[in-house]
Amino acid sequence: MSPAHILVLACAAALVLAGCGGAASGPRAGWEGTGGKRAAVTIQTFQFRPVPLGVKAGTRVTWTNTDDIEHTVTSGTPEIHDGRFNTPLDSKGATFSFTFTEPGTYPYFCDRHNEMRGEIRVN
Ligand SMILES: [Cu+2]
Repeated sequence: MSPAHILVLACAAALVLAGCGGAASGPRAGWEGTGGKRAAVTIQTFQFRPVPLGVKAGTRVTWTNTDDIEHTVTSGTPEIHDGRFNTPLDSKGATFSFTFTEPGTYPYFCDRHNEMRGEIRVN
């Protein structure tokens, strides 16, 4: 193989690597492009975690049930349902997302196990 051939191969390899880098940055740019700040709450062994969860206004919070039984993500307290959301997560892996656009303190609970309480603090 001549030195010229090796140079051509090296250039081709560089192009492939550059192409891969470009493709990898694409989805990341799209993720940021949605404008979404995101945060997560895990439901595990009859507890919401973390509690409280502090986020900035405009954050999309996703709850994920990791228990094998049904829980709900219900806005407010067992005494006062505020009607913002009330979603059953019927099995392991079920998720629910809600975007908090206004600063404030948002309590929530599980309507099947009222001792399960959580809170989102939006600032
Ligand atoms: Cu529950």
